[in-house]
Amino acid sequence: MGKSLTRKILESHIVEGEWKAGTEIGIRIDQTLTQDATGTMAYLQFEAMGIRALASDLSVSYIDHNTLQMGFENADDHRYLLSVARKYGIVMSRAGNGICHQVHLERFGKPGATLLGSDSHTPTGGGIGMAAIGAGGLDVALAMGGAPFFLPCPEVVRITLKGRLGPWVSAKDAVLKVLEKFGTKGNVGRIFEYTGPGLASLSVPERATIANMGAECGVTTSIFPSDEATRGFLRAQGREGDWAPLDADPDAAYDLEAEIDLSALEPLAARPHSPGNVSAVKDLSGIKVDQVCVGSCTNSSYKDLATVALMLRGRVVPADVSLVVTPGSRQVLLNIERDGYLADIIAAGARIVEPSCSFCIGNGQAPASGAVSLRSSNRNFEGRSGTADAQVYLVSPETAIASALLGRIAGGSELEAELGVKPPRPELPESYLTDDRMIIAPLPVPEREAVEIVRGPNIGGPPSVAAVPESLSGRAAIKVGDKITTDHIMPAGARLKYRSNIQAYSAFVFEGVDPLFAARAAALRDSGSHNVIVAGLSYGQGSSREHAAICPAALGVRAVIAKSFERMHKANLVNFGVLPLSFARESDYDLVDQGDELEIRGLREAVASGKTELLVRDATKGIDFTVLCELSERQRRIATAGGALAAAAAAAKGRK
Ligand code: MIC
Ligand code: SF4
Repeated sequence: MGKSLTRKILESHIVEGEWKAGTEIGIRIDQTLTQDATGTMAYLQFEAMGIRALASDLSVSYIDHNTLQMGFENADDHRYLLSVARKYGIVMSRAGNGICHQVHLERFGKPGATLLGSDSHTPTGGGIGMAAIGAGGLDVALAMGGAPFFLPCPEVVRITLKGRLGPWVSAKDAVLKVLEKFGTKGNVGRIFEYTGPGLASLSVPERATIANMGAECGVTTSIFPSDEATRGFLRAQGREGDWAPLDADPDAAYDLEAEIDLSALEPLAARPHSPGNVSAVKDLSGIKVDQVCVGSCTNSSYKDLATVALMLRGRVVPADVSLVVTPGSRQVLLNIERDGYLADIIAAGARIVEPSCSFCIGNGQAPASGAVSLRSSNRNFEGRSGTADAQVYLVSPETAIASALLGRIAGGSELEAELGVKPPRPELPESYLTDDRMIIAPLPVPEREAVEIVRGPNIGGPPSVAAVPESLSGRAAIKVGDKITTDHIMPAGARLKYRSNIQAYSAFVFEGVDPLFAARAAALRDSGSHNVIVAGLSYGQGSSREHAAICPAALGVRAVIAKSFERMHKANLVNFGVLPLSFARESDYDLVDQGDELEIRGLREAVASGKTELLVRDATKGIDFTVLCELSERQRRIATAGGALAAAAAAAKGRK
């Protein structure tokens, strides 16, 4: 029986364990990436590890999230990151150079390599045939130091693409179809592998859009083969030498199969407030639109913006629609300028934002209250746009612009019927204008020693982590429902600037869910209580931000009891000494109320000895219920050592 492409790439990188369902594998990481919002914490921890030299082939530090600089904090972070990059031989992509995933695809991505990034959309690199995985900053810092990255041996899902995209239908619609099929929960531990005759008509940026939003299904990553389209993209980037053909064996075995007929797709949209709420655009037709934003790491490539320009050519957006366009990278901006597209976009009245995450993470361009905002990005969680009651829909660039021009939700064919706009078919350049002057190469080794790391007042220390307590004794400090995202736990937007300052950021834990939580939890902590979060299904969806574990931990949270967890967040909780426990019987969730006194006797011993079933005493209700502690042996060591940093230090000591 042959092998899937996923298996071929991962197996060639295994350094611990073996390819066997239900076990954990440790893989060698070739490349790492960080972005500023997770990067400062990653590097504070990297520094704390005392590692002198990088073990990865390439590590890039991007500045793309916090670029608004309202106050000194962001700029201080940037200065810290630059000094760390100089000190340790890390490549630095400066603010304004673009979104990490887009720039990485353009300048560094390599078929067949492994990439670990401190951002959940790192799988964008799957579009170029990489095994590109998102993780918490600490895991990335460990990989930079040469530690393997551990993941459950994945279940590989083959998604066969047939046919080709019709007029007004785009790669975004294909991945929204995938979301409709697979949903946003229940895919933990899976990898989507794309194959089939439909691939040939999809360019690398289109594949990257599809790979990017696999993150919304919760899969570990998504992978495309490396073929002639991949070669063409790398050639246009002046990097054909990085190309290698890669594909699954024809008789490869898969755990699950699905098929998508690209020819049968129609324009789709994700309704508020989840990427999984998929509807046909025609069923939403007529809803008045206030804001339209094109950009983010999902749809900000040359092709996306050339498409936008061709649709806008000679037209102006109506007075009551605000159109925002954010190129994914400086390269995209330079090339759409070279080819005349930028002028069309400017003339149409679009507000051009520098290449960055921008509106996608609520860093500017918040919609008006109650406004309908159509966005080409990948997440529409409640409040993420910066406006609590905004109604955000996720759509393709084609649908975004058709709607912007008509002032109401509409697919391209409506625009064609009403204004005579033809489906755009932009040619992709044979060769992109490349200019890497905003990418700072590492300093020569002898010059690194003298570099001083610059720490402004916003740069705190690495988080301090407590080990699992002997026995847990505390309260359910909050009870939340299903699908709590990391945006609910640790808001971004205006709060992003505190990412390097745990103490300040902790004041905003669950801000949008329960504004009193932080003060209540801190008071309980100070009275000696071990705080517990009680949650429903799929707790910790969305981003890789480890602050969603670190900041609750700083407020005395020692365990989360949930119906189920998402992969990255579960790993982050363990890394920072917070135990992820799941209800053995989901219905027991209904028994516990916020404020209940909870106890787990002999917790530490149970975790250390590998016991999976633990008894929780709800002293308020006078009842007991069982929770499962499903951790690998490695994770148990981390939890009992007092977090991943302490475990790594203990392991290093053991080796000496
Ligand atoms: C996001 O899209 O939510 C982010 C901001 O890029 C995060 C990382 C972060 O929280 O900094 C992600 O997806 O991992
Ligand atoms: Fe940036 Fe948005 Fe992409 Fe996250 S999803 S990396 S915030 S563009």
